[in-house]
Amino acid sequence: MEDRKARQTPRLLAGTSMALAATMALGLAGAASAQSKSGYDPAANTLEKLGVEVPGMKPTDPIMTADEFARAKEIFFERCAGCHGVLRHGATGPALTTDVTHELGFEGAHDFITYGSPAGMPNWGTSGELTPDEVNLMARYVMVEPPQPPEFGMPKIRKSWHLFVKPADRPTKKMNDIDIDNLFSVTLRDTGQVALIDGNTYEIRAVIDTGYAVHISRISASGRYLFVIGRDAKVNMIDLWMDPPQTVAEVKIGSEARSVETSKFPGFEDKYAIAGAYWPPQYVIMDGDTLEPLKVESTRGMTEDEQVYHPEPRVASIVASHFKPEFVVNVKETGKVLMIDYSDITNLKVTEIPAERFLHDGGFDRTGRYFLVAANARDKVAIVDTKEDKLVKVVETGGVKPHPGRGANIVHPTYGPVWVTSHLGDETISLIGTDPEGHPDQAWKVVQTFDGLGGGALFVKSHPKSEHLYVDAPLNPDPELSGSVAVFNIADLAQDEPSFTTLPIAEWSGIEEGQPRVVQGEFNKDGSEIWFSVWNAKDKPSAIVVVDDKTLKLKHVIKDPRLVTPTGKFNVYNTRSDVY
Ligand code: DHE
Repeated sequence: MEDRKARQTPRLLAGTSMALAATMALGLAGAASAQSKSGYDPAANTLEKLGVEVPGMKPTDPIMTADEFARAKEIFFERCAGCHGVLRHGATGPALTTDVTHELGFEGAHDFITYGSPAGMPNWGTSGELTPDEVNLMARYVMVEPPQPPEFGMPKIRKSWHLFVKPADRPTKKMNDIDIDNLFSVTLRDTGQVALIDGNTYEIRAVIDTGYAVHISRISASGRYLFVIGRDAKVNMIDLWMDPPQTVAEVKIGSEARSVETSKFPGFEDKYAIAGAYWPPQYVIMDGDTLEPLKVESTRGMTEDEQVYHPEPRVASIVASHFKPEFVVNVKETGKVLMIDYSDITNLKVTEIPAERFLHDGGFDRTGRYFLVAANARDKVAIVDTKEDKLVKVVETGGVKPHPGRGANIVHPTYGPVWVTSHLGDETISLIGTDPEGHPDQAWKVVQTFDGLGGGALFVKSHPKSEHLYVDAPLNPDPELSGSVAVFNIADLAQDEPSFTTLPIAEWSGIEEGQPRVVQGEFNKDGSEIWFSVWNAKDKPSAIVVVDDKTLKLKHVIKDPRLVTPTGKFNVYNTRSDVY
């Protein structure tokens, strides 16, 4: 795998020859050093050569300096690559290859970055998350060829592996008084930490340093170990029995990642962990006790539909099957679901299920047998039977860019058990029947769609004991909507256009500064409360708002100077048992 870069270099050089020639002609000495340090190929060019006009700049001006390029590359990695891809081939967001961006022009790009779009592009400029200078920089950056980051094979992965506390040196019983099942692991996005918050007392029991912007938390089958993965692909393994809980091992599985999971099948509890990378496109299987990296596999290959080669098929969601010793690995750009059999990782068997391109996030139905995953750029959801290892169906959701999180399982008054997704690109909420035995006419069909707060929704949530369905809209450009949550009475879904109650969560938090977004509801263990993050800019106060599920009234606001940019929250019991 390490050889690939060498093989690809000539092709890349050909693609960026104009840019590199300009870099050399302009004597950008800094560019060469930036390249050697980071392994990225910096690109610079004059506006004239690119055919791009930028107000206030002359045609002979370089589009950016080497320092600006380095800064823009960092911002792109942190803010943009997730949706548009490192190589900018597009996925959740459209392709930003230079043929597209030159057509759009500097002004067009500048407007999109400033104001966002109802289809889910955040309003980076007007929200204050990027300064006017940064918006200008990014609009210029997307005009030049994207640099290709280096590979990250086993030698680098092994080098990044640190076992801080060996299994033999760990406690043999729980040393703290935490009710672990009702603990919440909360991402503190911009500080590179997670906060462990007691679900009974709302007290922050520990703040643990992790990789940058932890994307998700997952729990080992035993409930003892918490695994988190940063955007920078660093996995931390945290022992929840220690007092206070702490990281016992860490490893980097690439340079950009979003997903981690642990083996759950009986006989393999806590035995393996797996993490999937966005860059390089690969997954890594690790020892479940130590995080020792055991196997790395590339996901590069052919797309499931046209069967053409894709250089960057990123690993999106991963779940552990309850029916077989398998990980369900969803590969975004090729649209394949890989069932990775971990019963013998030396002679690794992988069942490849062609599903739909741009697989992203998803969750199980209430039985844990069927996995429903959004192919968001195709407006579809693919359903996989994890017992038979087969594709059941791909359904159009009726909305634009489904984005369910793990989705919500509810029992519909008319259609029985359904799984719910919201949409990034519009206000549609779609319900898919999931009960082939009891409701065969409805199974694997969209049985109902209705409207939520607006576009920019990311997560839906319910709980087996709840009578409500919650839908957020954190990426909606209207601050009133991005600061609120829509709640539907499940009983009311018998009507065609059910109405909803709006909970003004951001207002309830009492935060008056900034434009906080309300994101990702998560239930406590007994299903009596739902927690929402009030996610503000790094230099502004954020909070977690706890709502009483029965009364829909404010129950508690968790505020603490350490609670900086909270986003995802993962209740140990619900996450471990796939309750959502
Ligand atoms: Fe996420 C889940 C990828 C932006 C918060 N996000 C996921 C998953 C993937 C993913 C693949 C499923 C993981 C799994 O289940 O194994 N997310 C991406 C992106 O590529 C994207 C669109 C752009 C990016 O640059 O990362 C993106 N995500 C965001 C955010 O901006 C959010 C709101 C804040 C943040 O921390 O960056 C965000 N994503 C989350 C959360 C989950 C998630 C909280 C888990 C939800 C759950 O309930 O399971």
